[in-house]
Amino acid sequence: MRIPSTQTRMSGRDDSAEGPDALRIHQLSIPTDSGEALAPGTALLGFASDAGVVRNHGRPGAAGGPSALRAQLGGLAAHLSHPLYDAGDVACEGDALEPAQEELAATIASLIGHGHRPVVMGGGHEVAWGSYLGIRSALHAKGKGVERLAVVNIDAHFDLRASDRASSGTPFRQMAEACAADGVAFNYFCLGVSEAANTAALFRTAARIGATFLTDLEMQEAPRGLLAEIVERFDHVYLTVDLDALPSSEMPAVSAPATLGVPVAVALECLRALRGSGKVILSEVAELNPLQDVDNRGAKLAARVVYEMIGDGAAL
Ligand SMILES: [Mn+2]
Repeated sequence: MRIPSTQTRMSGRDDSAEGPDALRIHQLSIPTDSGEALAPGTALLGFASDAGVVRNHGRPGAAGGPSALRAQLGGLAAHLSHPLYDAGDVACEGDALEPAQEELAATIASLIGHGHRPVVMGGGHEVAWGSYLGIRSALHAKGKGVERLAVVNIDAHFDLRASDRASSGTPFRQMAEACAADGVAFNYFCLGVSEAANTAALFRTAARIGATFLTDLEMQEAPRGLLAEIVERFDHVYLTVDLDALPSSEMPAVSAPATLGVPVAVALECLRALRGSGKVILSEVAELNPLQDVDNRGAKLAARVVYEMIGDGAAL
């Protein structure tokens, strides 16, 4: 179900009396539902769903992620040289995950088709399958395939689970299977994997599908060489951040908190390095669960991550 952008308007502090450059995100965000006939810009799009988390036996609450994120994002100081749009939300009704993922995909394909760069706000990590379908559809519309697309996932988990039902634990396996069916390579980079939170079977699956991964211990510093290689080798990057990759002391608002985690500054350096390449076709945060938050700490940090994804427009 589509929640129109007129219903997701952000609010925040108003310092406009200090001058024309004293604006905040909520004052610059332009509501649009399709992005049609608008100058290319960044388009926020929420995916209000925790159906995948529930199917994955996690703690529900991620459906409230987009509104908790916007509540913190709206008040941040804007330093933008390109338009920022808010394309509203796609909401999953009950357990109807697959239709919601299809609706998300169609909305994303339309936004990319109109020249925009979506920043998607989950929702559980089941959002990733919808985002991937949307990117794939937009590439196909331009006569391209996914062979030259890198999927970069900053996550404590592989999300490569075998299951007959899609969930927040399966999106990258769904991508791998779709690529195998099409006979094309799946270029999967998973950064921040916790050995303690992924079974040997999942590591075996990661090896079988040819995934490149770095553990949480290896991600205590930014992998500059790998990031440079990704940017060099691929035409497009789909960047998805599962907030449970971050240390639980700083990110309590997730279904499965990390015991070690990727330091926030390292995660932000990765985002900036990829964004600076101009190749990020879509970026995304997943798994913000406001029901587990402590004094809005997690929502504020998630908003900072989205803020970095919005960037300064250089990538467009
Ligand atoms: Mn995940």
